[in-house]
Amino acid sequence: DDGYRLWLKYESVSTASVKAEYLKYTTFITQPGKGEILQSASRELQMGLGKLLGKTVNVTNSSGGKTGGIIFRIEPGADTTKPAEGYQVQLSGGNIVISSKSENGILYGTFALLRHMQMQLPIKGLSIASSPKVRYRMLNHWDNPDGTIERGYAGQSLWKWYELPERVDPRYTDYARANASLGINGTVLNNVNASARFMSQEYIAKVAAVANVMRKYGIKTYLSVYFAAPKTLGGLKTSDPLDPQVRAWWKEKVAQIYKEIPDFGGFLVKANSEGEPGPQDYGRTHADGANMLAEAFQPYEGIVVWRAFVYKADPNADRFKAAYEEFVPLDGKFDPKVIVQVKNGPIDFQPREPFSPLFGNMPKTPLGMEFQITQEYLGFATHAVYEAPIFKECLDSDTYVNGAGSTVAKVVDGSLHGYARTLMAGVANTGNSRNWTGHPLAQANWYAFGRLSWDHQLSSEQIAREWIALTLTQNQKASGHITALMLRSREIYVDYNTPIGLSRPWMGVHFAPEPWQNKGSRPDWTAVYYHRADSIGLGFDRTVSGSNALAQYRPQVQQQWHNPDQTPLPYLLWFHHVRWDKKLNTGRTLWEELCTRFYTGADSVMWMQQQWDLAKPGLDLQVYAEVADRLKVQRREAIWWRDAWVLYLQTFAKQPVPTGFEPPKQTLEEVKKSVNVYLIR
Ligand code: BDP
Repeated sequence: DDGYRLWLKYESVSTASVKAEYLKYTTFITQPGKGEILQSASRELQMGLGKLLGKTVNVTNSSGGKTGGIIFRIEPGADTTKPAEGYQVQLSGGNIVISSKSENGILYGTFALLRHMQMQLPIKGLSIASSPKVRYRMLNHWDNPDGTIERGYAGQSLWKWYELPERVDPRYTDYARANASLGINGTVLNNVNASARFMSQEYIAKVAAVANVMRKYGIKTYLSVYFAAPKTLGGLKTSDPLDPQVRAWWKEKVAQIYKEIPDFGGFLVKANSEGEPGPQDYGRTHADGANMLAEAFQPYEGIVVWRAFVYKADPNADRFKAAYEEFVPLDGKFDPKVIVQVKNGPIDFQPREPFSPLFGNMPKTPLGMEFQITQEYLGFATHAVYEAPIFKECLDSDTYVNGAGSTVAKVVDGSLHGYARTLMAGVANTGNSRNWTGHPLAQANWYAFGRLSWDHQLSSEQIAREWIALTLTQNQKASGHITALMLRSREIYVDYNTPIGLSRPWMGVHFAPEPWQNKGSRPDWTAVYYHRADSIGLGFDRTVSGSNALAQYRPQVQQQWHNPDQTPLPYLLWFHHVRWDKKLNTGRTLWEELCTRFYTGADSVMWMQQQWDLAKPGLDLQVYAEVADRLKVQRREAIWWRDAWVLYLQTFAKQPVPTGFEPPKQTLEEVKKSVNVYLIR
């Protein structure tokens, strides 16, 4: 198994009784009309059933009263409260009926049925009903026009811009199938650090060819835009959003795109962030910029997704507070077509972050969630980190903005503030590696993001079990070991990488440990800015005695985190500068606790290796070997992380490694040297 088929393997049903039952209900497919998306659903069923059951199933346009088939039924339905993309799959009148208000819903129902059959579940009593909780469910690709991927670890971009539009890689279809099977309905093809090239007629034609494939699977295509494109591409003197010529340029540009892509999804914008141009270059606000683009979309369905990932260069500022300070004052000032896309945490996709204080604090502005699937800060493609617990931890956090139970999920799904548009986006981890994601287990992160963007109430374990059954094995014992490995993997990573609320121990490539990194063009582009180690202790004081970032949260949240004696350990150093010798509620001092985490974290990788080996009898050997080898790398790198942190922090704590743990075999200078190798250009 080379991993290419992802969770859509459709392997032959092995249990005879189950197969016999499936054969009874798959004698025909009834597809009303010739809709493109319905055709995709029929094709997928034919292919899936062909492989699962070894039979050819014909598609008809009417069941003619026969039974024993699969019938698609579009039901316009008067109930406008139910999202059009919801579906039902039921046994009815001797047929399996997949019904929905929309073609998209039929496609999603089809994938749900195929999932059911791949897991060999009974048809008797079949009744699945599901509706998406969020309307825009999107992948964000950070793919560049030259084929590289910013923070991509699975090869080159899937999009072959130099071949398009004439040659349309068949892989685009498989990409669309995989996303549609999860309910993902949008894709942003290019990097947020955007090239103006994508606004040219040449590239619009290429994008249109990709969009033609996506459309068949209910997926809308979006583009990231370079805010200064009117100047650099259009030859205007300015890109000022209040300039009439600039406004006209964007209107025309959007019209030009819609001519080629009638269902174009819209724009994603990174502006005035990390050196990207934006409205502030002209003394305007984010709202001015976003609203100008929204105006260009007025005649169309498309939307503007404006990112809140901003932090100005201010040597005295706490980066934690930046997005809130810039965006909260703009609440209510955005055009209804704008969604503001917020990263889950206030800093930047760290292995653990508190939820962003923007959630709950912009009741009049739809806030979308941005998660990072690609493992920029999670060990690239060599560390196994199952991310569903990261996503869930944020979604389940209580903002308390309307009292207890005001979770981030309820902000994002619109139920808390009545947002008209809701969005969940994931920064993709795909590339042109044969197995799509580099690390075979990273496929589970794409899967988990997609499933949670549809239904954030699914549990991490449920999703893991489902993914394992579809992708790796249906052997119960093996599945148990892999589930255990996956569910603990994130905490293990945090333990050797950033325990007790540490963050950003690296700059540059975001790979090797660099907690000592103290040179940068601005203070928040160093590692020491984040951990603040000194002779007294460690951690960033964000209480009233420090930056007071805590004040951006509701009092109930502040209460959880304001007192160092009561702050849960996972968040301790996010909010407090703690003395090395302070006794924590584990009975250990801060120094002892840190060492314990670094050592047990690194050693737990051996436990992961054990679990994986125990699962071997249920696994394909190629997949087994690929992960086993990567776990060896992870083990070596986890020790590297442990030693780097322990030796570096020891220079401040001035204490020996606690008894029971073997002190690092290398010196700090030796570790630094080995890290520097990774920083050589
Ligand atoms: C950071 C990445 C950088 C991205 C930026 C962003 O290091 O490559 O461009 O986020 O989200 O995490 O814009």
